[in-house]
Amino acid sequence: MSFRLTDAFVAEENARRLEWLTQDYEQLGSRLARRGLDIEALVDRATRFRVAVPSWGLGTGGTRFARFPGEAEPRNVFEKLEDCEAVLKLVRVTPGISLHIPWDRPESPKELRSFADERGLFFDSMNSNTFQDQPGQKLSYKFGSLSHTDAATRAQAIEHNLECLELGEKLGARSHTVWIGDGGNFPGQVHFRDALDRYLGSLRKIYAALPRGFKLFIEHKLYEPAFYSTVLNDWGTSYHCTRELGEKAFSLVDLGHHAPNVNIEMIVARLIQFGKLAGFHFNDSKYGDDDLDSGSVKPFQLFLVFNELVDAELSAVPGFDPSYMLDQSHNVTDPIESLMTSAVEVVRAYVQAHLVDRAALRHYQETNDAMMALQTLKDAFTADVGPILAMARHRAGGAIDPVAMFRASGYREKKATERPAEARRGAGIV
Ligand code: RM4
Ligand code: MN
Ligand code: MN
Repeated sequence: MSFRLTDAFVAEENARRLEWLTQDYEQLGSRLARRGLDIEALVDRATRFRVAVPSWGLGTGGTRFARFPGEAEPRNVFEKLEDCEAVLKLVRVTPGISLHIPWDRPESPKELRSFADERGLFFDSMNSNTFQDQPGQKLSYKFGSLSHTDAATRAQAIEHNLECLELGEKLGARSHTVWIGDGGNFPGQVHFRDALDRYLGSLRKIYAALPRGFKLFIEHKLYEPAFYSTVLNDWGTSYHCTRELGEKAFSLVDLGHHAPNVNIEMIVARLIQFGKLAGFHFNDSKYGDDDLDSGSVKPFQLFLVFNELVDAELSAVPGFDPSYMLDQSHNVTDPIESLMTSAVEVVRAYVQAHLVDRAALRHYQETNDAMMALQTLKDAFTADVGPILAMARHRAGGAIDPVAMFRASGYREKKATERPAEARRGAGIV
């Protein structure tokens, strides 16, 4: 029998915290009411928010230098789902899972789907992997995959994506996300225009095979593993490709895939305006694709991104339907704790963005009052919406204090006995 967090445990832990939460909640409720905001409506928003968990985030990550495995890491996709259930149980907003193939390839898709189903989980996006060579693979991706100079290598990479689509359909997924490592390490190595043409040619074949109701997400990234150039380097190139492909193709924004200081919130606004925003891979970074927990380094940036998203939501931009997903790697923290923390931070930014006085902001924009426009945003960003988030979780059966309660449950210790180290396989990204 594998250990699972129970409703009774959550309720018991919450009972000890409820009185203080209620006090804070009531106080915040009256402060918000003075600003014309209904706290119950905000709780409702927080409750209905969803962000998907990446299966590859359940293991310990690593760097180019080393990976230090964590205790009781999941050894296969079923154990990853057990951990996803723990995350969901405590934070309540994460029923969706992004899968990475072949890392998560199941022997029986049917069995995996019902395993997820029994735990209130479902598969959101499929992710292909043509940035590594797998054991026994015929042709190498060392010099690229979907944009490779060799047609047979491209065909193999396309075939892998088609397998993901087929599997995704069986698992009830709704989208397919393609990130490639293709690019060049040295000036002159890659013919920029030809490589993009080859990439688009490959994507067209994948697009043509999309199952009914599926969306295709493509993810740009300016560097890494290629250090000089990448084939899908920025949002403009991504936008061009999604336009070329058709109405089911969208541009995915991974917050870590831009040069430092790039105005990501503006990229988000542009993609919304052009009807091509796929959604997000949320994470945070200081230098590059650091894959740190959401909101840990630049919470104001996360808020500004949500300011654009909520503005689009409230003004009912046609076709606006972004997929929210986490994509992070945990080198020194417990993955479950990090994923829960990120989920909470993403909901926090979402709720804070609902506090923005949009009529006032619009007025300050129209009258060119830069000072008051910023203050309007800061008023929302500096508000402590913690009690709203905690109340939303509590009412949905989740944890008032997810990390403390996770630690109190002894989950990791129990999993350490269930998942002996010798049978461990790498679950994270290196
Ligand atoms: C990439 C990118 C992809 C993710 C891989 C593991 O940098 O963010 O989304 O699937 O890492
Ligand atoms: Mn990503
Ligand atoms: Mn990344």
